[in-house]
Amino acid sequence: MQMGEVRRLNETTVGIIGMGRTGQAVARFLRRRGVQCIGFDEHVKQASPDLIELRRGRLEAADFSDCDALIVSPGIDWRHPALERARRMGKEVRGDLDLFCEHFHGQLLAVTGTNGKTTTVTLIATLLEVLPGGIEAAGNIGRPMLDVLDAGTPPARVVLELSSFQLERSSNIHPRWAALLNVQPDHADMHADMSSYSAAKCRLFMHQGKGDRSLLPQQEEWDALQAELEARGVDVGRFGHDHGQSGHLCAGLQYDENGCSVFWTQKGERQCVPADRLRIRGMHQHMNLAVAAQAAADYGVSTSVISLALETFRGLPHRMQWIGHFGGRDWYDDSKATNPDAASAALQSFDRVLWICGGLRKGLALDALIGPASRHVAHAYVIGRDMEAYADMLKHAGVPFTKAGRLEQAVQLAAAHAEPLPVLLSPAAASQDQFEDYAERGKAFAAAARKVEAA
Ligand code: UMA
Repeated sequence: MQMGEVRRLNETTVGIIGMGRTGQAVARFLRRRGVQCIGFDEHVKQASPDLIELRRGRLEAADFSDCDALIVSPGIDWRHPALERARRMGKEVRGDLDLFCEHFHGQLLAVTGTNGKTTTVTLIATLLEVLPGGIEAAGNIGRPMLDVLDAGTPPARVVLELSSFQLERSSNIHPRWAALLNVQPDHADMHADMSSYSAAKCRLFMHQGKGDRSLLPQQEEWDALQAELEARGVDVGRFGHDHGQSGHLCAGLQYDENGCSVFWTQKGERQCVPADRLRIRGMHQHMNLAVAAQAAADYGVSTSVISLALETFRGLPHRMQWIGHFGGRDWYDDSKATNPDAASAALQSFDRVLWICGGLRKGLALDALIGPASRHVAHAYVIGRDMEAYADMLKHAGVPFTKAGRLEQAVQLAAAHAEPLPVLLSPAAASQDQFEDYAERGKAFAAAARKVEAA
């Protein structure tokens, strides 16, 4: 049975695997279309009113026999034995992205990548808001995509932030405009290896063709994908760093005698905003701005609107966010840096910094941090469950460090450092060993930093 039919068959029963934000949105969406839903979850306590039943307990033991199809939340391993069993039983197993794509008939823009997705998507949504019919942002950004379809008249455009988990379980994604920001090591605990992680991200482009537009990073590893997309008629642009020899790039950061500027291409001409006019910090963040600016230019937003939006954009919470000047030093919350590449980019935004790192390592190698740590970190304070791995990395980098254990302790120790250097929380680790999520970790950091001022 095709999932596209479920909206018309009220005798259909769909199993929803994972009753977090995605699962609840799927249940709401399907119930409105007369589909009965059974929820499956290992932890959740309260049943959603949109379910006919909640089955709690280990997924391995779950009974799917009365479900015609399954919709699986992104946080559940796509190779989970329970899902393999369902496939062997002949059940259709899909994600919410497939349902969304079947029911959304406007212009779809989509952004994937390991780091920078949320900033890019937020700015694209802000910039394209000025167009008739508007735009809404959804997906991994935090708003389940199906909710967009049931909130009144759907917007003319939707920009989706898509994780590798959402993409690997999609079969029909076809954005008219798509960007792959970067692929850096992350989620080693959920993907078999780096190449399957990268392959999941590239599913973004699988149905693109004539009239569609894509942006890819400048690195050579993406040349083959560009050639493949161009052979299908896709208009491909590349973005990256231009030190004077990369005139073919449509967007990125350019460096000349006046310093660094964010650039994009509008009607064949390069437009620039000097980096020192931007409110957000860090080259990696400026690159996200360049990609968003290119999206806006591709959709016909004027140069003056794009420039103004770039200059006034304050960035998002927990991404290199300046918290304040407390106890004689600046404090920066980059709690969203949950992998080594994100933290490494943050460290490179400082000359010398006091660095709070550590948490759940997610099976990732920390080698990428050694160089930036040795060049930019005056002292590190290590927290979290996988403290030993971060301590080993710092030993290799020759950086003095203290095992602080808990975040509050790390803040107090950093506040007592002799030099008035800035303090950066950029953990290169997930947070769930000590916090609900990265946002709670960031808030705890800000609260502890403010106490320094009060003390
Ligand atoms: N669950 C199980 N068994 C498991 C795993 C989970 O029963 O083995 C249950 C949990 O008890 C919980 C539910 O599944 O009730 C959670 O499902 P989920 O992890 O898919 O989380 P959602 O609340 O549905 O949120 C998901 C995305 N989460 C993940 O991909 C892990 C959210 O991205 C996204 O915002 C949301 O859908 C709306 O689209 C968050 C995220 O951390 C921000 N994403 C990762 C990242 O950015 O690195 C990919």
